[in-house]
Amino acid sequence: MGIDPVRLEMLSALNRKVLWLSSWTIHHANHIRPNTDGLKVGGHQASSASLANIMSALYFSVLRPQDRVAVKPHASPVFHAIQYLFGHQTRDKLENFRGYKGAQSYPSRTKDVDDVDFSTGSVGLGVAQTLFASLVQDYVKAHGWMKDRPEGRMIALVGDAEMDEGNIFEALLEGWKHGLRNTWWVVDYNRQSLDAVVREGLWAKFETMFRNFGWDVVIVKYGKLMQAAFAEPGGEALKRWIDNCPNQMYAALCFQGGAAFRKHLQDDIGDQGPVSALIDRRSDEELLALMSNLGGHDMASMIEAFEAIDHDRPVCFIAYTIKGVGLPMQGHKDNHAGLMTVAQMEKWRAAQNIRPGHEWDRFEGLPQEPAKLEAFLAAAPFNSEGRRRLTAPEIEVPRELAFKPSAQMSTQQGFGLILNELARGDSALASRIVTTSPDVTVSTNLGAWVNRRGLFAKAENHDLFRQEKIPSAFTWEFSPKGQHIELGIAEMNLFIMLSALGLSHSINGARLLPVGTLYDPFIERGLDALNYACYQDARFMVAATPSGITLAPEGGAHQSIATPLIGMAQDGLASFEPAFVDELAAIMRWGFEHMQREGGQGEEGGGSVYLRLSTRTIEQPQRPLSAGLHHEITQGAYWLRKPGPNCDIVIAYTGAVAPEAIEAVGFIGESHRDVGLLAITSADRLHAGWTAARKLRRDRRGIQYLSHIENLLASLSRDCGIVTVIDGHPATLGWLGSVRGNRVEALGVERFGQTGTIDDLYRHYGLDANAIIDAAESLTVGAPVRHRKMAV
Ligand SMILES: Cc1ncc(C[n+]2csc(CCOP(=O)(O)OP(=O)(O)O)c2C)c(N)n1
Ligand SMILES: [Mg+2]
Repeated sequence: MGIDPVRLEMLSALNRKVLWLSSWTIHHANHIRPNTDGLKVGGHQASSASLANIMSALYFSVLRPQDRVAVKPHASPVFHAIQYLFGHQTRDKLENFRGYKGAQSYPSRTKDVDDVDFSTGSVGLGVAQTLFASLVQDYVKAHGWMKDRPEGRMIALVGDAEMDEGNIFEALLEGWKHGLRNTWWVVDYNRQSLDAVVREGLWAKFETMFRNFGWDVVIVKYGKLMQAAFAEPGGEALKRWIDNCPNQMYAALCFQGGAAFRKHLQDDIGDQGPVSALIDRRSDEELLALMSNLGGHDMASMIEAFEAIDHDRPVCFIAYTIKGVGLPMQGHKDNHAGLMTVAQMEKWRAAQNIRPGHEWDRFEGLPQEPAKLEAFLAAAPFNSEGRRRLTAPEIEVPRELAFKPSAQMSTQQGFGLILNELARGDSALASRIVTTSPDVTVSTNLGAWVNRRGLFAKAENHDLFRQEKIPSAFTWEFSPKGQHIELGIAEMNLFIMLSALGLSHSINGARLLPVGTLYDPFIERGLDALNYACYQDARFMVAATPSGITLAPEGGAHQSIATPLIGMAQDGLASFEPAFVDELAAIMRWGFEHMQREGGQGEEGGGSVYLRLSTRTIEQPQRPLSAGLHHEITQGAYWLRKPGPNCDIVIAYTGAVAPEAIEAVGFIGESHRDVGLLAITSADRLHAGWTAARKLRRDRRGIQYLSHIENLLASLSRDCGIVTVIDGHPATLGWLGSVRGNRVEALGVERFGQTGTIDDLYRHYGLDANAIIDAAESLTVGAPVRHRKMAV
């Protein structure tokens, strides 16, 4: 029983160091680093102190190399300090904490150098990420790709107020459905949020909720000092007082100190012999140490709690803590942005035996022999395999993705056909694709893929309808080899699942090519999670369909307007909106390679892919795709009708409005023979290429380099007008006029849609052929153009 005293001594010493180094990092950024422009580092000090002991216990002893952690955002200084002690973080970056190229304010996979497993920052997302990472690990294992790697535990360090984030609850339900294992969430139960002290009895709600979802719950409330005191005569009464003390009062007394605790204990308990003696035996300082000895701050208690877990069921630890523990701000309700003054820091430095100028020395002020500490660190299991990022070889993508053509199709239908063709074959690509959808698998056309490749579950589960011979177009067969993960209706879960699947090469050493589907308007529902997934460079493809007012009879609640702009603005996501299925096939082919491209995000590096698709059936061009056209489609645009030498008008369209653009060009062409028709498959790629080219020309003066859109528009005279049209916000294409100084009429949707036929709505919102013709006329001179006859 009990933890080895030498180990405990080492761990406690390292924990002291972590608290010091993390605090010094923050202090340095505030008071020592020059030119901070008065920008204070808030929100880190108290939150970090709260978690320091728990994180020291984990990193220096409990974690194994295969375990992965999402650290509460404001504990980033603690994380960086621990990595500094391991030798994975530099002093320079710590001195530059929150500064340019310094250690990041919130742990970042892509921006930090010290092996962050999962980025955090927007609270709640990192927590759910661990849950989905665990499900993905199960998927990888079930498909036989874990090789000799042992299973890791996915661990989140969670703030108690962070638990308010709804996406955590959504994830819990999903985890339960999929038989979640190997997941630990450690709630830093300091009973403080940013603004205030949390509600009484929150822990009990957490406990019942987690148990309800099949988790084990371990409450670590009392440290060893407390436990020893409770065993003394009168200890029971002290325990009762602690249990009954309201959160606010406990926090306030922690802030005020031992004398305040004594007074309150005396007032509340009165003179009761043994318990009074218990209190009287302790000095104010000892009394404060006792009352601050909550489980989360007690190394032995935390180690015991973690090491007692001998199963793979998910566990929620509720560890009682004090926000800002050990520091002058401890327990103060306003301490979220609390900082130590220079004088307070000096006092603490002296108490820690740290000489001026030696603040960054790794073992400064510790009585233990440095060599022993060094050996202890070197032996920490977490550190035993060095760097933890894994890699996986690229999966070959066939030169062309096939589909069964038909004269009339929608891009959504084409998406299903392309995946169906992949599912029929036996390519490596198909074996690594994993699809997922929040209850819109069938309505986004994944049905054929799922029929062939099956749904994923750890245990087989047959489609009862099929067994009963009830006709159905869809087979719902679950097995460990299935390649579709069906989710409940929660778009946040979809994107966090994509985030987890899309990091599998790095986390599990097994590459997956995730493809998620949802309705386009509901991207906004999961937007923060989408942003989060991109921020940590997860690689996935998302097909969003149906989209726009083209979804006519469904009405305004289901019609997306802003998503093309989201697609353009979202870093790490290449967005496309093809009109035709052959374009889509080219884009998906390119996308599967883009998802695997190394070298970080940006023009040259890879990223994720967003396909904005439509249910509108339109006539498909019957044409071979030359390599050149293939390339242009993935670059973002090509001339569907090349402008002639005297071109004075160009129609540039994106997506499902292609028939209207083509029809308008037909009418305009009667009087303007050189009219051009520009098919834009990706406003995002075009714009990004244009921006990059301008930057390149500025950076390397004299270089002759034009972007794709500049090349396409190069032959146009300045007088040529451009009409742009998209079923989405007109700003998506409105910038085209700036490329070469052409006037633009940008058509699109700016107001909520409504029900009606496509014709009704295109006419109402000004996307039909006549609106395009009107816009063209406003940009040109000459005889009036014949218009399309309206149906009456
Ligand atoms: C989505 C989101 N909303 C708001 C914030 C701002 N914020 C950062 S920490 C915090 C409070 C955190 O309290 P808790 O989780 O209890 O952590 P503690 O500071 O007590 O350790 C808030 C509101 C954020 N980071 N993310
Ligand atoms: Mg808190």
